[in-house]
Amino acid sequence: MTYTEFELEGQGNHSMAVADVDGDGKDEIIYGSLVLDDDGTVLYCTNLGHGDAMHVSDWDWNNPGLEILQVHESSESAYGIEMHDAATGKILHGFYSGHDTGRGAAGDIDPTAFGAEFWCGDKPGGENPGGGEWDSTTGGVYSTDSSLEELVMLSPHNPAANFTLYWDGDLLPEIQDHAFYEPDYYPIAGRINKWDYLAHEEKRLFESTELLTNNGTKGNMGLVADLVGDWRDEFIGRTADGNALRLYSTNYETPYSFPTPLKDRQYRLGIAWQNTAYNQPTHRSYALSEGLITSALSLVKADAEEGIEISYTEASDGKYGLPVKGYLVSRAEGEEDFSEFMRLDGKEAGHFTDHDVESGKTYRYQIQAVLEDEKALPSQERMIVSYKSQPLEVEL
Ligand SMILES: [Ca+2]
Ligand SMILES: [Ca+2]
Ligand SMILES: [Ca+2]
Ligand SMILES: [Ca+2]
Repeated sequence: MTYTEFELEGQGNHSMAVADVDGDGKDEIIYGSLVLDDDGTVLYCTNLGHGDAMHVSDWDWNNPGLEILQVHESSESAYGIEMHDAATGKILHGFYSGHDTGRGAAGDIDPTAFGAEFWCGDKPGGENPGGGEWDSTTGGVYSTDSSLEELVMLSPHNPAANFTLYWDGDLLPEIQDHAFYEPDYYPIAGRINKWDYLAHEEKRLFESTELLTNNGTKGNMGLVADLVGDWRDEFIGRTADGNALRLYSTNYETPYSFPTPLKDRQYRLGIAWQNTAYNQPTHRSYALSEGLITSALSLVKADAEEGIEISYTEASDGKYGLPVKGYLVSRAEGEEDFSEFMRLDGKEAGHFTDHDVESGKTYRYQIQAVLEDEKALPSQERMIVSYKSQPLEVEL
């Protein structure tokens, strides 16, 4: 397709990404809504205009190849945030926000939903007048296992839409963010948070006031990447006194071992362009958590005499993950805390019955896969349990 100069005006971001979007072994340049083919011609343009954030990887596992998550600045843009097929520009997910959606990010932060999630401080339809600010949490987390017609919102709050990085040893990314004092326009602390997909809130894993972020409200570190060559990310930041740079690595152990992402061309190139204009994180050309999904519970029948029968779907730690050995079921009566209820062998879907129930009471159940650790580092325990299901509530 041929474009005029006028049609391509204003389509660039304050950043760019490089990736082989059409899978021919040669890289394209993703300049916001405009993608240039390896020969310098226009591969496509979504015509959605300029935006301040962009993330390129395999986010949607139902759609072949890579996807591009982009936010848009114009209040007239048909989408404030959208995800499109990286090869064709076809819009897969997103919504109209009615104003400058200045922040947005993507990553698999909720294992109860297939594929990666995307988030921003906005809700569909311009119905979030206070949203869209750099620190808004009144937007949502949205599933890529949805469609344009039926957008699945997983949480009515969103985590910070900043850099993602792998920090705590599981296969889901964390979020590098900051504390920032806007009246003086000055950073206070560097942070790493984990999204609690059940509580719909961020949990702090790291915070230091000795370490300050860059670029005002954007809150970027100097560099975020796997620099020492295990698979997890390090970051480089400036000290608060401005006299030194520090390199931080995680102190979380992990049962997983992978080749360094520095071997992935897209990731390695991403380290090179990460600091161009508005910093954006590098991403792999593949999903580290591909196929990772929690088990889901559903009620088969509830009967005061025969008990509560519940079925569960098969969990998977994903293509690069650990084998599922079995399941751990937790149970709570009413508002009590969950406690271990039973263990089930085998990775396949199944069902179980709770006979110890009384009429008029409410019971809650939760299931999580028990993973066999075959690739453990020597210091690791042989078994880990992770990724809880959404709780199921049954009233008798
Ligand atoms: Ca290509
Ligand atoms: Ca995909
Ligand atoms: Ca997910
Ligand atoms: Ca993680």
